[in-house]
Amino acid sequence: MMKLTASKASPFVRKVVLTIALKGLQDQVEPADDDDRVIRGQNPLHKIPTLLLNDGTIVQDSHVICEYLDALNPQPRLFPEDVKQRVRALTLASLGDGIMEAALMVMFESRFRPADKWVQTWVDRQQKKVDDGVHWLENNILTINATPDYGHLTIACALGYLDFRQKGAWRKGHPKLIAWLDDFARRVPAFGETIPAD
Ligand SMILES: N[C@@H](CCC(=O)N[C@@H](CS)C(=O)NCC(=O)O)C(=O)O
Repeated sequence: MMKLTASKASPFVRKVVLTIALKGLQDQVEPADDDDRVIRGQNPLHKIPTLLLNDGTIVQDSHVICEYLDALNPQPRLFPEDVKQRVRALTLASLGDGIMEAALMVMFESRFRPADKWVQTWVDRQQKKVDDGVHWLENNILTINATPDYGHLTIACALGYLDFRQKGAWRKGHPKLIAWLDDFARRVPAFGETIPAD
């Protein structure tokens, strides 16, 4: 049985959990404590998600883990084979990851630094990445065909994280993106089963 560092709060872990559900791999991966030193400690970056394979190999970074899991079962394919489609999906995923990282920085500022050390210009800079990313998505409305791919699930996790940490402020003025996320949730039941929590 493979082991995955679990966390209900991490949008990067959520990407992997959605991938496991879409690929039907639930019986091959079990959750490990988010703080599990054996697993997290072997990732030199000390980040989650980290996946421990049956042969003891450590796989780190949500993109790498999702790509590995995608290769285990042929269908549905989350990383398109066609190079154009693949670059489209990966670019979308890169935007989703960037939104999550920036939102994480905004949250870490108040979590890890005393109030008198907060740097508002830094927070504003990170928040602008979130806001511009959401705005871009609204104007380049995504269409999901039969099956969501890795790019789509990354965007969904990014928006879900903003709902969690920023009380859904992104929703104001972005009706097309709201409708898109609702559609994604209908197509991927695991999304509704993995609502973030501390
Ligand atoms: N690029 C990484 C980012 C993972 C990440 O930043 N995880 C956060 C939790 S949401 C973390 O472990 N942070 C702890 C730290 O940076 O020390 C991925 O896609 O897996």
